[in-house]
Amino acid sequence: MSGPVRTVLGTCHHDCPDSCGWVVTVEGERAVRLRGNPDHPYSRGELCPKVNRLLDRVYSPDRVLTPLERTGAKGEGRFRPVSWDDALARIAGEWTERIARHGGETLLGYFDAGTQGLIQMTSLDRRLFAVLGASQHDATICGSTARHGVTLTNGTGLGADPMDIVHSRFIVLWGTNTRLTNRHLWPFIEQARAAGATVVVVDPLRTITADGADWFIQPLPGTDTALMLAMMHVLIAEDLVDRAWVDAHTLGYDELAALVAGWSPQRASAICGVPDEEIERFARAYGTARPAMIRTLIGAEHHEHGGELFRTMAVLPALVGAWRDRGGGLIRSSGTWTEEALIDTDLPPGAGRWETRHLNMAQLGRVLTDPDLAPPVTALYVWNANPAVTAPAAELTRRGLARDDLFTVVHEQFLTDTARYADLVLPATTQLEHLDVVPAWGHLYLGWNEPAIAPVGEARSNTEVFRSLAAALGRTEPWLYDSDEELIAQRLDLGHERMQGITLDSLRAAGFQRLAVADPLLPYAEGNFPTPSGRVEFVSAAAAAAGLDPLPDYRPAREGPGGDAELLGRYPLQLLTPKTHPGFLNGTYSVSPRHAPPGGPFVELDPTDAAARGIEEGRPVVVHNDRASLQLVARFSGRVRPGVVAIPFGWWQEQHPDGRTANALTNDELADIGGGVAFSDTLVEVRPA
Ligand SMILES: Nc1nc2c(c(=O)[nH]1)N[C@H]1C(S)=C(S)[C@@H](COP(=O)(O)OP(=O)(O)OC[C@H]3O[C@@H](n4cnc5c(=O)[nH]c(N)nc54)[C@H](O)[C@@H]3O)O[C@H]1N2
Ligand SMILES: Nc1nc2c(c(=O)[nH]1)N[C@H]1C(S)=C(S)[C@@H](COP(=O)(O)OP(=O)(O)OC[C@H]3O[C@@H](n4cnc5c(=O)[nH]c(N)nc54)[C@H](O)[C@@H]3O)O[C@H]1N2
Ligand code: SF4
Ligand SMILES: [Mo]
Repeated sequence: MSGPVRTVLGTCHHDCPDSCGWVVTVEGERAVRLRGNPDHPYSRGELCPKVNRLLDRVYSPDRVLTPLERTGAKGEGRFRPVSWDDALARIAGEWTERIARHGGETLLGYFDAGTQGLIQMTSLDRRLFAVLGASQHDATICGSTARHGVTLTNGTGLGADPMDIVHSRFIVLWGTNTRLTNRHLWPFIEQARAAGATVVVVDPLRTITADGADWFIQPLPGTDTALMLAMMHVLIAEDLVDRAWVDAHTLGYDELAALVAGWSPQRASAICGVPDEEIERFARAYGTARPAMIRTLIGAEHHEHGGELFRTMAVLPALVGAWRDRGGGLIRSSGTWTEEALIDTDLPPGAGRWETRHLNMAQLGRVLTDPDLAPPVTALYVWNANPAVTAPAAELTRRGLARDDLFTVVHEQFLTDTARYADLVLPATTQLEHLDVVPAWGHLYLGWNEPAIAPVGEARSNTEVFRSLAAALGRTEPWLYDSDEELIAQRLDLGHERMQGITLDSLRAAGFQRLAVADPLLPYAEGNFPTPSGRVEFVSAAAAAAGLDPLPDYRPAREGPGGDAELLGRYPLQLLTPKTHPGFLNGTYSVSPRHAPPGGPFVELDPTDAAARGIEEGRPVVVHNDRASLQLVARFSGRVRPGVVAIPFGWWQEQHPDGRTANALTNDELADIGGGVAFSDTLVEVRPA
């Protein structure tokens, strides 16, 4: 059907730092074209291999378009369509009965950033779950440990403007795979490089970003803190410290100097596996180039001592005075700039306080299988997430999801591995079908997302479902029914200095607007860190209070080099389960036609490790530890160093030969701070199948 043609401005919803602006062409009722918005100053008209074909996803024949009720066993994937009224009535009945029996905390809402929009990620859900007295979901799986780590040192997670990287002359991409995960930053890096910048990648994997860098430094996973302490040793020993800036704006330099005196490059080299001479060269280069920028995201946080790693990283720019310069300092998530300009209206007056227990999303498997958890979680509501694939220790998650006494509802666009365990699946809208505002974490633009088309089939947006649930439960609080526009207006603090010049109308008309922060943004050139002392805290009372040492220090992970000797004896290889494929976004798109690479999942090994085990390229192997075993094909890609293996993450059970995914093997111990999880401190052994 055709009809009048119009274009609608939107913003990508994905859990991705780039938050690209887009333009949808709509003919009559149907979206016929989706392109990057050429006017967007950061994404500049380009989308990505995931989203270029988003319309195929919107109109996919495999999309869930009606509520579905389970007819087979949990996990089997057999369902029949039911009406929204029946589905909502059943949910209301089950929740009411279970809450009456166990108390409100028996209900748990679980979400991630399937959409990271301001209201469709989390808004009304909090109000509804608060009035029901449900357990609270701690959103820890991504970024929390990194943010808390940097905050120990700097008092804030705020950093430099990512686009200012064009002014950098020494760029360290530390534990981030920019060309894959943050691809629109790469042209800015190339621009800096054309002007003479050196690009260094520090990563245990030779990623595509490492391939594109000038210098690739490959430590063993989880050992960067030792490397950084040795860099500090060299910076201090060779007088490359910016003493004036350090004296004016930091706390604890003398203590730090005394500590790192013991961290010779030789000592660090024995831990991290980077030659001592290379550590010296790296420190010298970092200490002499200006402006020097460290760009990181979250890859290095998924470790037992991930918080310590980020806390230590934040010391480096202070030591060399990098914050003085435009293009210098540290960039982590720029989302904090927006977060601080939001109003916390989650719980309006009259809702009371939501003071129930917190359950960590990173340990969903434990939560669902813990016999001592009182009350047990007997009602689970999942949206924006596919934890069967994305949470660690996946076999435990599956065991929990398979519990007969657990009533599970999954609100989804597709029948994911998690949805297969649901009693009811509810059809979700896509970003083309609902209103939102998208705060970015890779640049400083707020994005507007105008719905381009009506919901497909019977799909409902996340907010609409929470309104529907409130009605089905007979709730009368008016604020459980606020409209999407009201929710946006309540959340954006338009009176905040960072929102000057932004109104809902201006944002809607333009499609994006830069936060009203200084341009150029030099947040800490003159110090003024929001720590208790106002300085960068090398010595941190907050760290001590959080159970860490007052000074940064390296500690080995239990599942890593220098860790549990008995475990290392049985499982000597470190496993990484990274985001690898340009067509995937975590577990999204892995079953979409034309997104998944041919051949399916595999494990990458170094040929020397393979030879020692009689493993040949292309042959089936078994990767195993005490949590699970997985059959995969061996690949010698040259991307891992001896002692390390990698299984790309994102495939679902149907693509794995034995139905178990990469996360079946991963560690669900928590990181030191921020509640994150140690996915990447996982030991395994590999043998021919
Ligand atoms: N194409 C694509 N883009 C994505 C995603 C995706 O799945 N696919 N996911 C999105 C999401 S949710 C996020 S959070 C971001 C993440 O963005 P990034 O943080 O850039 O991505 P990751 O792949 O999680 O981790 C980056 C790198 O950290 C490395 N790493 C692991 N352990 C260590 C360590 O101990 N030290 C060091 N130095 N490096 C380490 C890994 O080898 C990996 O190459 O990307 C987003 N963008
Ligand atoms: N082994 C290993 N595990 C990891 C990581 C890793 O690097 N390695 N990375 C971790 C990280 S950083 C992250 S962020 C997590 C990601 O974990 P998840 O967020 O669980 O990842 P996705 O598989 O992308 O699942 C998001 C789901 O939300 C759905 N969705 C999208 N939009 C909407 C909507 O509007 N409404 C509703 N109801 N649903 C919607 C999508 O269809 C999709 O199935 O994975 C973590 N797990
Ligand atoms: S997934 Fe990331 S890179 Fe791709 S369009 Fe969305 S925001 Fe842009
Ligand atoms: Mo993430």
